[in-house]
Amino acid sequence: MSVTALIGLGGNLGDVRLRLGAAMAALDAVPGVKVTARSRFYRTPPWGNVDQPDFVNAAIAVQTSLDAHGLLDAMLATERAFGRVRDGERWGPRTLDLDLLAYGEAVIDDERLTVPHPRIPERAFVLLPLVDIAAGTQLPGMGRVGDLLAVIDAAGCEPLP
Ligand code: A4P
Ligand code: MG
Repeated sequence: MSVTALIGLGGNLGDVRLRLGAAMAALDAVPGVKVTARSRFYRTPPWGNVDQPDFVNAAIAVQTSLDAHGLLDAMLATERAFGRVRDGERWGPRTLDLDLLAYGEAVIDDERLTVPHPRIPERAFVLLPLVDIAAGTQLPGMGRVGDLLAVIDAAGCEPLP
């Protein structure tokens, strides 16, 4: 069985764009995972704690034979592989966040995983890239991706050239 899953990527330290591209390639190389669509990269103002640098965000669609928790494990392994940068002699902070936004039409809520990702509707930095690759997708319990973006404020977010 093969399922289409949507994954959000973000970071705000170092050469984020390069790292996000490398993370996409690493996920594509995972057995049972194929990247089928990539969004543009967006520069986005920090959401939540605003006292930090701008983020770069993107999203991908993957076709996968892994179950949702198996896909999450692959994402967490990729975060570990790419999410830290050498900062002199010390390991710097985590610079790659991967969120499993949707897994087919599944609704999951357990101690490891909540899908669809509950904060999608309030986050322009998730919805803007998602519209590039999945504008017509219905997120269970939330609605159509394009409709969700239409009712929130995406000011300050812009695609990178
Ligand atoms: N987990 C549960 N459900 C999921 C899911 N659907 N996808 C669990 C991924 N992980 C999921 O994740 C911690 C644990 O959540 C995982 O081990 C997994 O078992 P996390 O990414 O460290 O933290 P979080 O609680 O998922 O937080 P969230 O909502 O991802 O966001 P953060 O970390 O609070 O905020 N501003 C801009 N412009 N762009 C950004 O990318 N990112 C953050 C990070 C803040 N502001 C931002 C951005
Ligand atoms: Mg996260």
